[in-house]
Amino acid sequence: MIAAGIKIIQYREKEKNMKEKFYECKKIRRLTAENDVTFIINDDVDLAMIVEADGVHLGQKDLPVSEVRRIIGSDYIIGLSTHSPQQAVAAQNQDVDYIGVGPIFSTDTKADVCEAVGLEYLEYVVDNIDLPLVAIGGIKENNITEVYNKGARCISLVSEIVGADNIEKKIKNLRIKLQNC
Ligand code: TZP
Ligand code: MG
Repeated sequence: MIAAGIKIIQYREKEKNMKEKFYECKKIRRLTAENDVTFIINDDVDLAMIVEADGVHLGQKDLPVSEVRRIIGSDYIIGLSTHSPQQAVAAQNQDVDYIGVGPIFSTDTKADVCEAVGLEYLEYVVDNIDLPLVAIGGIKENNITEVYNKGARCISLVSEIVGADNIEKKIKNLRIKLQNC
């Protein structure tokens, strides 16, 4: 992913124990730092601080943003997943640096994910919410242009990239799609 020019990597790992996650994140921190790639860790505030990641990503059911900010400080990025206009509006009054917007399309990647929110919710956020956003959920090479055309400029793909036979080629193809938008 780094070789293909990906600019932000989020570490999401639900199966491994904390020690395994720590050693993986240490390596990813070194690789991302060497290549000027932003490194965000999902869920684990302690792990993000210990490996000196760039930030942490929180879900609606994770620790309150205000408490995480108090502990983690102002230098870290905090991202918050949102799935509805109400959550996006509420995020504006929290100390978050960006919001996740999704799942745009249905996805099997996340077990406890809510119903797809559709491009309409993305459009709502682009038009009404004054926070950087990351569009996520079911985004593939064959629908990424729809997401771009609704206004998303930061787009997250999990299975489409990590499940690709050739990750670099997949990312190259995604870029070509976006360049033609
Ligand atoms: N949050 C909302 S959808 C999702 C997360 C973490 C999973 C996205 O994975 P994929 O494979 O890109 O649909
Ligand atoms: Mg989470």
